[in-house]
Amino acid sequence: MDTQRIAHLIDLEKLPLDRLDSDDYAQVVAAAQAELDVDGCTVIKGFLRSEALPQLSKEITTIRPQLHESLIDINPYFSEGDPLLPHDHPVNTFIERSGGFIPRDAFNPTSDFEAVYQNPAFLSFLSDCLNVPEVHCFADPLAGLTINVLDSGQQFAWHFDTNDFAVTCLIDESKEGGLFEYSPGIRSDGTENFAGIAEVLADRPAGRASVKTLELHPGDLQIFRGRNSVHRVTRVGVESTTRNTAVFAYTEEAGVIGRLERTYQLFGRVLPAHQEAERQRVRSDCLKD
Ligand SMILES: O=C(O)CCC(=O)C(=O)O
Ligand SMILES: [Fe+2]
Repeated sequence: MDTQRIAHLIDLEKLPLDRLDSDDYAQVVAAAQAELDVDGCTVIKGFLRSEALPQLSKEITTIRPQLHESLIDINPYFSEGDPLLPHDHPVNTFIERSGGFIPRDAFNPTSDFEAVYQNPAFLSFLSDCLNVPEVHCFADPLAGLTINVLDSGQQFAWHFDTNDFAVTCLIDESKEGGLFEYSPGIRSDGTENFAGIAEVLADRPAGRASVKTLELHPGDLQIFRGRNSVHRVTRVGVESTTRNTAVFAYTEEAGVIGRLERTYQLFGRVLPAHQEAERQRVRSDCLKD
């Protein structure tokens, strides 16, 4: 598989993507699988070479004009509140989510970010770690590859992800705040554990006791199963530098495109591909256009 293109970006000593049959590779995968099994999260420290980081950081500065920012209050489920539930129930607990995304169509097709995101050996590595037959690049023309930007004073409130897994790589760290916190397996299929989640949202001791904080540095790769682990990025300090994370989005099926409403929410616009995908969905639902 073609690892030439990414050899100057990824530390192949640490993650031997050029030797998928080697014992070294098998060991990295086994360690990642074990951590994912225990608490749904694993970090490959120094995944990107430190020499490559200034150039990647510069690329983000170049495409930053395409940033779409938003400021909304969200509950952990990205849903509406429920007036029939108590006001301090997690469904009725809305917290600020500020920040923005640089969409995929802002990247040059020859971008180093694109090269890592689409690299076949990297995709094999992810499917090996996640124990799934295959992973495919998210076919969404805006959401497949993004930079999540948190400027000074911004934060990403507690939430559960809608995707089964997330693959992210910190490029620029904030000098203060901007920490990734998560409560591993606080809910499970069939058990919502609203009481436990309320403790976390309120920052009470019982909640804090279940929370882990990741020690992340630029170049570290994080693989995270966020369906059952409520998580957040803490507020970036008001005097701090911007926190930039590359978000590599994948799906288990090929050809998946995001929903219209969610796309508007995240990027403030949609492309013809989103409208066409929505029409196809309506048709396959056997409903009239
Ligand atoms: O920026 C990050 O580290 C992750 C943010 C997050 O939780 C998400 O995009 O769902
Ligand atoms: Fe998330």
